Amino acid sequence: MRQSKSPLSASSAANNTPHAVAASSLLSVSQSNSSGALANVVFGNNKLDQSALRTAVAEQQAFGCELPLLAGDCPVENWHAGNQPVERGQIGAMRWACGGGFLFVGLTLACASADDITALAKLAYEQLLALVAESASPHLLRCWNYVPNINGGMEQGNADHEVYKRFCTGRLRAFEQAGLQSADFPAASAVGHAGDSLTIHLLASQTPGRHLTNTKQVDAFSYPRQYGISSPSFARATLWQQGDDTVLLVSGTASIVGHESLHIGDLGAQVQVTFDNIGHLLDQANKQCQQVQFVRVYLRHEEHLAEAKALVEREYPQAEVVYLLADICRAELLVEIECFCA
Ligand code: 3EB
Repeated sequence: MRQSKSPLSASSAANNTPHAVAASSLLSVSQSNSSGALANVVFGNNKLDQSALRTAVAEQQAFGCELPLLAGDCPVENWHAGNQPVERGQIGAMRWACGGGFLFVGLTLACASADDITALAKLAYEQLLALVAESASPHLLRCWNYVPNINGGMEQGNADHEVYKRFCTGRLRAFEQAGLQSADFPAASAVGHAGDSLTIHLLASQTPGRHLTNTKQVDAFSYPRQYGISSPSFARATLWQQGDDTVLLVSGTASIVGHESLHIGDLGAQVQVTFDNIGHLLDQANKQCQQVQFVRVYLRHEEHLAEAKALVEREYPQAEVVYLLADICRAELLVEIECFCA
């Protein structure tokens, strides 16, 4: 993979959107489908009648994500890396796009049964981490994990057999094998979807980001034993800076304080704790980078959409928001929220 060495232009896809404010010119995300995108993440069941999706597919920018879109202007999330040329390719099951100093990779592997998920997660991450390490953008910034049957797979009530926990074991083995320490783990999210395959998307950069902790939450990689044999390998957020450009990628965040899930069964209260966690993280992060620009809200139940939408629109009035139907990795959680700040 070749890298773009030149400094990048000021033009940004976010200029096309009514909501966007002070976008990073080097990396931005919006619901538009402008040409020249690094990657378009396409939600739902790939309804090809959508013109935005047709364009993305035709230009080979599309990276599928099977989560149904519950609300949002457009089923496409557009990742834009300045105005630099984008090179694309495929290696085995991985598709990659590289431009503006960033690399986006997507991988989907069929998962025959819950038993396979540890080995599959390890295999997937082995391939992904090898590709990233050999590329001109070797620094992981963000991973998105879409896990089939994420809360299933328990045999005789053995909580350690839950698919998510086994996924965590496979992922951790691959990270350890690649020599990554917990301080190297990037921002991430891990949610369940209704399909049969494991899909992973990741974003990497030519220059390193800084992985952050949230002092209101135990680091996920230090969760106590009760949450599984292997702890989850991710940071609460990753901060990326170059010149005057600052981007904060906030991980999927939920109603967890310390390591405990709070407000079982109460959507409104879970959303509020999630906002508090994100707010605390933004306070700890670079003060120049507090504008929440793009938000993904994962909801376990479609009937929570109206309530979640009202709360999120009040908390982040300036942001573009997509609402997706997804299972959350802990069975008691109803909502998870991630965001892109610049
Ligand atoms: C949590 O804080 C909620 O396993 O990659 C959030 C973000 C969550 C990422 C992951 C899991 C992951 O533990 C779940």
